[in-house]
Amino acid sequence: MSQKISLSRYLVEQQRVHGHIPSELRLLLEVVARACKSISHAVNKGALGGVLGSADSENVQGEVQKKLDIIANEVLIEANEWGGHLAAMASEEMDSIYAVPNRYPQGEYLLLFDPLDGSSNIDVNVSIGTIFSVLKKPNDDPRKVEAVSEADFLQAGKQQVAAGYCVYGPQTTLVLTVGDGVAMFTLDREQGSFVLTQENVRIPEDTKEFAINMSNMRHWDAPVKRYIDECLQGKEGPRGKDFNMRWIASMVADVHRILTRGGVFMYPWDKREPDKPGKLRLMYEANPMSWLVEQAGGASTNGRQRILDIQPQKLHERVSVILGSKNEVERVTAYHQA
Ligand code: P6P
Repeated sequence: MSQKISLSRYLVEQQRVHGHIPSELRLLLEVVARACKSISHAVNKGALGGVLGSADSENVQGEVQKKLDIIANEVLIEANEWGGHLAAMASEEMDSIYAVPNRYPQGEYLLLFDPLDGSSNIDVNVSIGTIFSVLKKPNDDPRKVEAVSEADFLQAGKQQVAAGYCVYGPQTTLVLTVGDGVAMFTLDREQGSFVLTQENVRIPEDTKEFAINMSNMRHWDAPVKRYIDECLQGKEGPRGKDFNMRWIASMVADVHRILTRGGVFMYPWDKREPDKPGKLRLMYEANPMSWLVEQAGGASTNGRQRILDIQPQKLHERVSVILGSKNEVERVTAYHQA
């Protein structure tokens, strides 16, 4: 039986053999993985852990927070604040950035995360997940620790040095890229460690499966309506093939399916909130997922431009997302330019 490769060994090889990552980043990713393991344990307890249901609070998006949203956020902050690898953190669940307190050792990285994405699925036992993105603190002068500001976080997604998610489903699986392709690690609960179960993940360039919330159809822009209508016409229509539809309402679970078997995921702009470019968040949802998808041979745009090229103006900025199988994403993007 082939020897099991742990996440730790994979990261050491990325550092020492391939020279892709410095030790500081390796250690940061180990801390994030340990935090995801703790979140997985809390999620798996469900009602037995008294962690289901809503807290009586709202996040910066004005969404009611679930108890597990808050627990997951606290786990990630506590795990990282004294680790010594970070200068600051940003979370969907926090209005402003969290700079590592001066009493702790500080590092050169910025960590952004959605601690528990898809939380409307928590109480109905459907897959949810943690999404994370790592940036370098700009103009990092190791001789002195400058104050970190929100402006330091406002970097385009192509500046990421690591990105990933952990999906809490039938398996707990950590999916990661440091710019050398995409690798998947499944949590071995007996050993308590993440074990490499797939590397060099590739998304098929074509697909017969799309993911979108169809109940919003009447609100979509014309290019999206055209694309979905053609899919629904099946083999008798211009696409010449039948399509299947999936919508889990957990981006992590939908993206995991696409990384595993292809497909196209869409959360486009719609006229319910005309002044907002979309529902999903750029910095800690779209950017990490877009880098993973591109590293696996897929594509990701907002309908008009590559998501990883977008220069953010605000920390909690929203964006339209069309990602997955390259040829499908290019088709939808072309319809926007028609
Ligand atoms: P809707 C979860 O709240 C989320 O941010 C993504 O994970 C998911 O893809 C989307 O929103 C679901 O949105 O409008 O279908 O509930």
